[in-house]
Amino acid sequence: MVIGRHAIRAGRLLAMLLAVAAPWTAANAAGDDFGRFLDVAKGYCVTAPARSCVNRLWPFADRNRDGALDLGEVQALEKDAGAWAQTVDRKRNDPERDTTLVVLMVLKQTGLPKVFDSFDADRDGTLTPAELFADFRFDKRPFAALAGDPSAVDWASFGNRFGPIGTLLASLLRPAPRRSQTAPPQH
Ligand SMILES: [Ca+2]
Ligand SMILES: [Ca+2]
Repeated sequence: MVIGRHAIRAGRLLAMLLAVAAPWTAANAAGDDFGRFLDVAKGYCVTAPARSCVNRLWPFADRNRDGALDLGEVQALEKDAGAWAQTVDRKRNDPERDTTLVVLMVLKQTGLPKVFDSFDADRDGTLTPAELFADFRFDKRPFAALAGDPSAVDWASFGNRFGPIGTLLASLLRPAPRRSQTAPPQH
């Protein structure tokens, strides 16, 4: 079922975006907090317009409430995402955990500061929503629908921001084209 598949992809996409964007306060239990936030994000954002999803999540991610994410905030999240991934039952099939681990691996390989800089278009040392989602063209559709629309997401550009192995990450997140869109015309 296409919607079901898209919902799964949306979960993966959100896990990845959160791994890039969402910091946690030191007072919170990192793993538990990350897991709860993922659950909330998946519940709301699977059907909500992508922009609404970002608006809903951003204040939670923006620890000092200055409207942008600094490197320290993102580094805190990287740490907490790793703690969360360790708490998930490894025997259970969990695409969010798998995707989070891939993202963490990519960030470790490329270096988080380097990835951060690739998103920081104006070089002011912080990431705004517009910078973080520069490769996305928001409309009224949720992330799940945008992710499968080549005119809405520039996956090649997005992947490049994560360094040499970012292409692999993008291919993991990008929904496979539907057969009807790729099959040659029938004559
Ligand atoms: Ca901030
Ligand atoms: Ca910036």
